[in-house]
Amino acid sequence: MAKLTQSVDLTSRGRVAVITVDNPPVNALSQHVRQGLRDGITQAQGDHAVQAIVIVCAGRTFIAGADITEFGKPPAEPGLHGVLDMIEGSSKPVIAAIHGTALGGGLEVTLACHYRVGVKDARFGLPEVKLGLLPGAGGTQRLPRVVGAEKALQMIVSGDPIRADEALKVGLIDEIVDGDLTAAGVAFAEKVLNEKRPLKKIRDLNDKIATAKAKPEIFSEFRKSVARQTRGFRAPENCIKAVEAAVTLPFDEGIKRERELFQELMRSPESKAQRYFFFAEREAAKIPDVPASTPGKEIKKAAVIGAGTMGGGIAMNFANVGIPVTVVEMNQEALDRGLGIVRKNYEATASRGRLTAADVEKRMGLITGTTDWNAVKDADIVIEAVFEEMPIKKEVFAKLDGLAKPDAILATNTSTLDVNEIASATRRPESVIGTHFFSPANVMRLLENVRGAKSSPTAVSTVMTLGRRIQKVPVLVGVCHGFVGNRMLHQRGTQAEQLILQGALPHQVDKVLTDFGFPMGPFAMGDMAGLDVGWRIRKGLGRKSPVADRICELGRFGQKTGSGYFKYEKGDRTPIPDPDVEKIIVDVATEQGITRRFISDEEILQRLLYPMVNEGAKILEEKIAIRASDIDVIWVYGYGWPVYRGGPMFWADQLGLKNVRDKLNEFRKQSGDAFWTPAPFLDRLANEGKSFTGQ
Ligand code: 3H9
Repeated sequence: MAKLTQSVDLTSRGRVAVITVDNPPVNALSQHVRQGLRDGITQAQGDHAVQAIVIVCAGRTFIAGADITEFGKPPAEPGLHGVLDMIEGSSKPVIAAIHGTALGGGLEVTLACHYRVGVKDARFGLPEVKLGLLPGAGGTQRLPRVVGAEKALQMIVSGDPIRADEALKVGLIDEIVDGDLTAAGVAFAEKVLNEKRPLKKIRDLNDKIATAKAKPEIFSEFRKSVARQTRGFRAPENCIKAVEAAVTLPFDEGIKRERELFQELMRSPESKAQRYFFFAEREAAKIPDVPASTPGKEIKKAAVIGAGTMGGGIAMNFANVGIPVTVVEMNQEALDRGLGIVRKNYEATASRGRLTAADVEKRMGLITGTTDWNAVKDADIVIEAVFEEMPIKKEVFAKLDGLAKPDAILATNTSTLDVNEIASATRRPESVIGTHFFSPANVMRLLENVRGAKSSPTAVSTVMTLGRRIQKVPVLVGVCHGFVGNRMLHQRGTQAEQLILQGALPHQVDKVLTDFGFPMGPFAMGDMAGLDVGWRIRKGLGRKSPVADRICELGRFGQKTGSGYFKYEKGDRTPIPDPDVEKIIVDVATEQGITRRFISDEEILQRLLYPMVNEGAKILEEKIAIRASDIDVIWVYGYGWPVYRGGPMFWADQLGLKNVRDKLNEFRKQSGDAFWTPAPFLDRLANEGKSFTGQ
């Protein structure tokens, strides 16, 4: 065996050379991998005893792409393009034998090979678009030549991988193999040699391109079909242009065009943000004092208290991954209603073809409804999702304390309340922790796990692992009112209210945020969630929000009543500005002695988002969040902050913290309102020329 570099070795099996890449954790194409591939091909080419070459990977996956940690650094030779040209230009057939995920540059390596075989659970994809990039090593030119332009567009613009059976069907791989992968790759190579199969160079295949050439309208049609999901992103359009180039230009010119389009993306702020976010998301899993090795409790059975919208949605998360879950309600009627909604949700998914009727029954079969609290006795975790009122929560936890298994995790879905106080209602505060799901709980990816002062490492580890198991993105935060997400949201809400009184209108405020990239603005969001909820809470607390209160007094609770801040046509969720609401706003402003004025979009954006950044700084200083990037993960997954802007803390870093701090001071001066006082941590970083995220 010859070790070519620290991560690549070369062996031979009879007349077949085997190049093995071993670069944990995901065999990324680091410099030494590229060098090893180049040297392996060179040596095998020069060795008369070798007649074919197999490229295979050790560990859990085939090459999962370029090494993202090398991006932004000076390029190190050999470049991937050169290595791929060598592979494709080899006079001896090169076969890729694939397991795990062949992604990005990894799939591009296989496309430079003459043949590809994969195991049945392998996945194949070009996910560069998710990093704000495009496949930059020939992927946009070779993939359409194998699978056709339409399939290539779909794969490259969605970034989603396909399974081996589909890859075989569309011609991306030549065979599905099983057993020892190296042996299977070698056996396939023998077959190629014995049958004297030609060197299949994808660059020379033109049949599928010809089909697309005759139908240029596929590109405009495709653009239209993805316009909604790709709004605001830069990479998808460049991906489409690159595939168009594959169809209209000769291969080498297409490669040049791909490179230009790739470089443009690499320099873009959108890609910088998306690459930052890739690591931010993975970083969030790391808890400094609760290492990954900390044993958590295995969750074999779960219970949820409350069959309301949240409780039902939470229960679905368990059923979706095969964990039996019991839903406990106070009365049968509420239980039936709650489980009825769960069934309706599943049936709606089935009607869109994303679940079979059998799946619906299987999942419903995992959810048991009861009014008998004794049912929590065998649950490994109990999640409380009852009314957001402290006395009720404490009563529930005291009851759970007497019933649940001694080592069960007792979790609360509170979105604002003090987890420590809730824990104090039990004799086992170490087992109590917050699991804050976002509405709709079966859809939203964020899980804000709230660590109480006494929550044990086991409790923390359990809810972080559970979060990933139920396909959420868990982020650990500490206890404070509203935790990270809602505490920052509150700042934005305060300003939204001020802005409409001082001169803006709800549709203008919302448009500024949707133009920024949010799926909706605060007023449309209020209408969707229902304005009556906040109204009732305010009444209970003796608080007022004059415009919102007046709107609610008219029975305008939002979408469900056909009007709120906006009006709605029957069966349509599009918010329509309403002169009646404008009148209410103007009346309230007059009563409060406010002279309304023109407010620019720029001022609206700054006044909505800078206070959030400022609050984020306080959250970091108080150590409620472990790191700034966790706050960004919360905002992207929980509140629709556009990922191509990285999250509020990364965004502020790009603006420059000094600029943000100075603007806060300016607003404070203009308004005389202490609300705008920069957080000491922000002030300090700004003075030191530093950033929140190191970006
Ligand atoms: C590209 O290829 C450009 C080309 O077109 C050519 C240009 C010329 N690089 O996700 P996990 C780390 S762009 C460096 O938790 P999983 C990751 O940070 C690339 N590091 O595991 C983590 O580190 P840590 C296109 C990487 O099993 C560890 O590996 N490819 C890379 O849940 C484990 O990761 C992609 O976009 C990388 N490429 O999922 C694929 N990938 O342990 C990106 C991962 O310190 N990767 N790491 O936190 C993935 O989608 C997933 O990692 C994968 C495994 C599905 C492979």
